[in-house]
Amino acid sequence: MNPIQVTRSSMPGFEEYVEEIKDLWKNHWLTNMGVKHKQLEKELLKYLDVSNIALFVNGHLALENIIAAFNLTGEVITTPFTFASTTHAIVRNGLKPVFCDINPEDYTIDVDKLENLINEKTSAIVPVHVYGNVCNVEKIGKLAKEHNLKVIYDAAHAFGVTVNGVSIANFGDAAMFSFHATKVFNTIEGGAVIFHDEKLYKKLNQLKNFGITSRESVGYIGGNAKMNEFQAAMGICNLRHVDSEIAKRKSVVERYTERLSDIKGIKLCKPQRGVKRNYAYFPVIFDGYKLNRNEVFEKLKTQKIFARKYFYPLTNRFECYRDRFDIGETPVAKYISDRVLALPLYADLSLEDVDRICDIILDK
Ligand code: T4K
Repeated sequence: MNPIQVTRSSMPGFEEYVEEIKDLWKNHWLTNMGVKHKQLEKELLKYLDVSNIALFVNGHLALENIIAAFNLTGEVITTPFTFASTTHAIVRNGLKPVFCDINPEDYTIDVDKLENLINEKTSAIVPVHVYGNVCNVEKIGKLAKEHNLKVIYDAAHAFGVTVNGVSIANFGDAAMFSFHATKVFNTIEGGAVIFHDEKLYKKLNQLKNFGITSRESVGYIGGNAKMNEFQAAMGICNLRHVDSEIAKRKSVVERYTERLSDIKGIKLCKPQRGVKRNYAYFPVIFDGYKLNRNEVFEKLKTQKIFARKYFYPLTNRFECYRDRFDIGETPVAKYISDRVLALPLYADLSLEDVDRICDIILDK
C-alpha cells in the first residue's frame, strides 16, 4: 500500500503549467511584481470578491507584513490553537501576544472571553479561522469598534469560504490567506493579504520589497517577501480548478462524516450555519473513545497512514515562549489540542482509502 499523508498538493496538468510559464522565457522577467503576478492579483480579486489584495511569497510573511503595516503597539490578542506562524508573526513584530481561549464547538476564538483581555495596551486582535471554520466575525467586529482595535484575520485555512454569501476575506481590517502547497488553493509557496484601506496597497508592496519607496529612497525597514512569476503562474493554473478540487474534497468529507458520525467518543466539527465551506481539514476529536488520539495516530501510522496532530502543542506551550510571556490559561484549547487528529484529506483521496482509514479507526 502506498503511504497516505495528511494532504497532497493539488496541481494542474503538467502541460497546462508549461504553457503558462512559456512566456517567461520570452521576457526573462521572473519576479518583482511581473505580469503573472499582476494577472493573479486581478483574478483573485474577482474570485474572492474583494477590492484590495497584495500577494506575498508565503502566508507567514503576508501576516508579518500586514501587522507591520498597521504600526501596532503593545498587546495583540490571539489564540494558541493554531500553527506556529500566527503567534510568531505577532512576536516578530515586537508585540506581545495575549492568549485567548477557544470555543469547544468550532475551535475559533471564544468571544465571551475576549473582552476581559482587552486593556489600554491592546492594539489589535488576530483571530484564526482555524480549519476554515469561521470566527464569530460579528461579535469580534463589534468589540473591535468599541475599543478601537484593528482586526487582522489569520484566514490561512479559509480560502473560498463565504458567510451568508459574503467572502470571508471581507471581514476585519485585513485577512491573510496562505497559498502553501498544502492548502486548498496553492501557488507552491505563497500568500496574500486582503484589506479595506486602499492606501495600504502601496505600503504593503513597498514593505515586501525592502521598504523601497522610490528609485532613490527607502522609507521603511522592509524585507523581501515578493511572490515570483513561477508561483503566480501556478496560482493562475490552480485557480481554474479550485472549485472542482473543493467539490472533490467535499465528497471525501461527506464519506468520513457518514462513517464516523454518531460513534461514541468521536466528535466531528458541525457545519456552521450560513457558511459555504472549503473542506480544508478534517479534524476529529477522540474523547472517551476506546482509543485515545495518540493511539489512533499510532495505529494509522502502522498502516502507513500519516494523520497529523494539528494543532499540538499549543503555541503558548512552545519552548521559545516559555518565561517570555504570560502564556495564559487556555483550558479549552489544551483540551482540544490533546485530543484532536487531522485525518488525511485532499481532492484525490479515494473513497476506498477513506473507508480503509475509517475501518482502521473503527476496528472493522
Ligand atoms: N497560519 C496558519 C493558521 C497556518 O496553518 C499556516 C500554515 C500559516 C499561518 C502560514 O502560512 P504559510 O507561510 O505556510 O503559507 C504545513 C504547512 O507547511 C503550513 O503551510 C501549514 N500552515 C501547516 C498547517 O501545515 P507542516 O510542517 O505540517 O508541513 P509538512 O511539510 O509536514 O507537510 C504536510 C503534508 O503535506 C506532507 O506530509 C505531505 C503534504 N505535502 C507537503 C508539501 C511540502 C504535499 O503534498 N506537497 C508539498 O509540497 O506545515
